[in-house]
Amino acid sequence: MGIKDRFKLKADEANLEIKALLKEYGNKKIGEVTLAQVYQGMRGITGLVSETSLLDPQEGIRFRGYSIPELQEKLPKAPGGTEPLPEGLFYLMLIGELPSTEDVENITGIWQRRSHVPTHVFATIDALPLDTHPMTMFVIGIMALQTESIFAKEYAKGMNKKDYWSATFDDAMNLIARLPRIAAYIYRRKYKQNQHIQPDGLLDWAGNLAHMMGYDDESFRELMRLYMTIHADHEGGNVSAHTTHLVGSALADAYQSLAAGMNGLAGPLHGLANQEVIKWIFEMREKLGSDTPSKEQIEEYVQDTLKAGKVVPGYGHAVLRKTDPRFTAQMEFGKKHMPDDPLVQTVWNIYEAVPPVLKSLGKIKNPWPNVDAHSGALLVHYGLVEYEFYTVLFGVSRALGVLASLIWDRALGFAIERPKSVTTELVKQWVQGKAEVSD
Ligand code: HAX
Repeated sequence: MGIKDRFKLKADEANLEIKALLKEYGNKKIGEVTLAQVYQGMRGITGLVSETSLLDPQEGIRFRGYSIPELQEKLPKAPGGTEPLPEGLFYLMLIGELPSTEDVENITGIWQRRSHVPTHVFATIDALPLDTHPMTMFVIGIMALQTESIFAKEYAKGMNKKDYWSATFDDAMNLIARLPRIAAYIYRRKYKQNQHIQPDGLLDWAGNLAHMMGYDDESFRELMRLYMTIHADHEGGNVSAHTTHLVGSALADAYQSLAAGMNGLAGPLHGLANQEVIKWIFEMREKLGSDTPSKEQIEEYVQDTLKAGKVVPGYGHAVLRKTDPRFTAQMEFGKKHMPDDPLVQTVWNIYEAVPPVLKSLGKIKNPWPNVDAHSGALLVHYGLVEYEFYTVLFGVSRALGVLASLIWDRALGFAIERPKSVTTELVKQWVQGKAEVSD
């Protein structure tokens, strides 16, 4: 049975289960909301369903119950490789079960066959000035590709709502298949004098991305497989996932929804932090005139950053309260492939120096590193020094999770999202008992 039919069976089962849950427990309260939460980023309010992964503040992310080390062990690998193939993670997020090697090969085949990008997408990217940020090019590339949306075409013809999931499934598969080509095109256009590289029909999805960017070292391909797996999803409330879901809830198609999510990922408090980390380290090295700053020098530089009213990029998290296991997975990769690299060692020294300084401020809920604290140094090791491009790599990976979730949203028939907002004027009346804030 193909992955689409398998998904349909799972979705039918889930629909029945959810119907029964809502019938019996629909009025059961799931939490309370404080005024502080309303003003401060809705932190901790449970208000979304996202089937693909769940974030535990202490343990980190679990994809359908599996932690990152478990996935590194259990997901199929490329021949001779040791890192998981992101195709396998996509299968797991979508179907809820670990894939076989054959399942993963089938997805690689589907994405290979659907990877053709129409020429107008490249022409649209080419129309942008060369100094345009790669994330802007990426979002515009995705929007140019929206001409291919099956969902948009079928909706215009008058599609039955029972078929929304099917058209979204096809859009998601086509879009994921094409993203590596768009990303590599942006990279080669902006940084490699427009010298483009054709895909290799024998490579897996992440391996092909590495190849088309011009990196054919096998250990870089392994890094891309790991990178594309660990960045794919972080439950539903983070900005890129939530935005994709929110925009999709209005029945915007997969292209429009993903482009919206990618604009959120381009914020420096979210995905863009991966470029900010390397920029910050490069600036520190330049200021100190040393490629191997001591822990004391790092501590001083952290203090300078804080005094200047800036955040220390790569540290802190809205939900996590421990070192991010995605950081640890990358640290393990570094120890295996490049233990003597001075930049990678600096990242490890920063890991020792920063948390005590952040803890001493007393206000930061999580002084530990997140996923973005490590990724850049590994990329620089292979010569990928163009840090403004890093968030595009994050985006290609994040598409796996948010689009798998969008397919589930459609299959479960989720409603248009529309929470209630209030004004401070109403809040002032409410605290005096003169008005109600609920609808
Ligand atoms: N450096 C300096 N100050 C920090 C900080 C950091 N790394 N992390 C948090 N703070 C500050 C906050 O700005 C806030 O200050 P104010 O009260 O003065 O406004 C205070 O500490 C409390 O914040 P918090 O509750 O601990 O953290 P939030 O949930 O509000 O924010 C962030 C979470 C990730 C946005 C935050 O930790 C941050 O800005 N980190 C640096 C940027 C970063 O690495 N972002 C990537 C996060 C992971 C991700 O999404 N990757 O894509």
